[in-house]
Amino acid sequence: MRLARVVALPGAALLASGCRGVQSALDPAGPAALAIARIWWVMLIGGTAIFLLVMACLLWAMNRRSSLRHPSRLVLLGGLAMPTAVLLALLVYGIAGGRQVVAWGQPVDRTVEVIGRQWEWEFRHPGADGRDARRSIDTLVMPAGELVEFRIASEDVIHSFWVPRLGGKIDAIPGRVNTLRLRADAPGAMRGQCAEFCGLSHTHMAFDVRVVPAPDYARWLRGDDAAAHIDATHGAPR
Ligand SMILES: [Cu+2]
Repeated sequence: MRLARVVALPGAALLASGCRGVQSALDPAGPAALAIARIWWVMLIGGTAIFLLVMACLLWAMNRRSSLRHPSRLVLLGGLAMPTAVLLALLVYGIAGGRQVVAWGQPVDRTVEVIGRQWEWEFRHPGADGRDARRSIDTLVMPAGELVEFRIASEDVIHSFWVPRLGGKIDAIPGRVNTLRLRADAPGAMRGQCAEFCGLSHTHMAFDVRVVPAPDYARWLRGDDAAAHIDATHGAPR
């Protein structure tokens, strides 16, 4: 009993700690990440319930002495009807969540160009005149509450752009531009990471994300570095 407590408590704490942090997909900070996290929880809880049901059926079958009167009914219900219903429900739920993940039909507030190269990320922020207002390396500054369309390319090999707290990932492929739309709900600090092995320093191809209020973003675009400083009032880095 004591051993179970010694193992279970730190184990649960360790597992729960995975649900928070600057780079946790289970700590969503935008609508796309929230939809992904919800699908994940629904699948985890549903999968666990079905696993327990199958184990219960197994135990029940092992302890039975006589055979079933209508075995084909069990096969039809448990092997055909139930999986069809579960997969259909998951498909409908997944499509609804998918529309949120790609921000289907929503107006884009601004675009940011992203260039991946061994081993850094460059962000080009266009100004009102269409020319680059600012460039930054390994630090992405973005305005809170705005839907930002990232236009993602690569200069060498395939990389993958991923900010787990904001949404899904997408490949940065040489010779083409992929787009990803992300919105951050509130100011705060988080972290992004290249999610495709791209060479020896792949692990270090991470970047800081600073979500700031829209007026501060405008100030930062005009060259005020202090405007992108994340302090306690903006939600300190965790
Ligand atoms: Cu990379």
